[in-house]
Formats: sequence, C-alpha cells, structure tokens
Amino acid sequence: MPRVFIGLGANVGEREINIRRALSLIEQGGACEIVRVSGLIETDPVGGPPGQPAYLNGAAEVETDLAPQELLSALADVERRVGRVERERWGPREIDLDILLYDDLVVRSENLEIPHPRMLDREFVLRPLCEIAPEVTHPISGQSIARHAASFSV
Ligand code: PH2
Ligand code: MG
Ligand code: MG
Repeated sequence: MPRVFIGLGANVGEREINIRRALSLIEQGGACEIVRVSGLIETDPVGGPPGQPAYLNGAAEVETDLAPQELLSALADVERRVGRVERERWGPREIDLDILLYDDLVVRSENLEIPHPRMLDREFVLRPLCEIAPEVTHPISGQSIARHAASFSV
C-alpha cells in the first residue's frame, strides 16, 4: 500500500483539538490508516499577513488506497468538516492538511504538487517529519529527510 506523509497545521481556535479531530476523520473515512503521528510543535507563522497567531504543526504517516487526487479531495473534505474557513493565501487557518510525500511519486498538476513544493524550505514541516520518517528519501533531491532537516540545526 502506498506510504504517504501528511503535514498537519493549525493556528486558529483549539489547534490541537482541530488536528486530533482531523486525524480521526481521516481514519473514519475508511480509506486511510494512520500509521504514525509526530509530536506537535509550536512554530512562528511563515509568510502570510502579519500578526497571525502561532501554529501548531505536526506530521502523520498514512497508508491509503486512495490515488493522489482522491486523497487530496478527502483531505479537503476533512478540512471543511473540521471548520476551515476560506481566507487569503497563507492566511490563518483552523486546519491545514498537506500531502508532503506519496511514495516516490512526483506529481505536478494544476491543483496538486507532490512532493509538496516548499517542504524542504520549511523547518515546521521537516522537524516533525524527521521525527517519524528520518530515513525516507525525497524523490527529487534523492536525500533523506534527516539530511534535509539537519540543514536547520546550528
Ligand atoms: N503554513 C502555511 C504558511 N505558514 N507557518 C507555520 N509556522 N506553519 C504552517 O503550517 C504554515 C505557515 C501555509 O500552509
Ligand atoms: Mg500548508
Ligand atoms: Mg494546504
């Protein structure tokens, strides 16, 4: 079964409750099994309008039979059910579920890019991902997540 990693984020409302509810809805859909979830870390907002609250970020490993586009729709549906309100790009959000990696697949389509195009620049993605998947290789760079995450340590 495909091995998929999802980035978790929230900076509006009860952040941890939103993330936990999203994980349980992902599993309740019946097509995904949550294999592992990282710890949640508080991070400063990167980009977007100034003055946003801090984020809670994490990462989850999921096994799923859903194809990438099906998974994208399923995650958007969970985001809606958790109460995500549409705002500006990189604006504050109740929940954000991003497909980071989907096996070794590379997808570049209008509405979906895998690996996530900015994941290697974002410490808030790599730190939790490295906790659950240090040995996993990024299909474009060919380097491990641990190696990428190390670029953020001093
Ligand atoms: N997500 C963004 C933009 N900025 N900053 C942090 N710290 N955490 C996020 O999850 C995040 C962000 C767009 O999805
Ligand atoms: Mg995001
Ligand atoms: Mg998103």
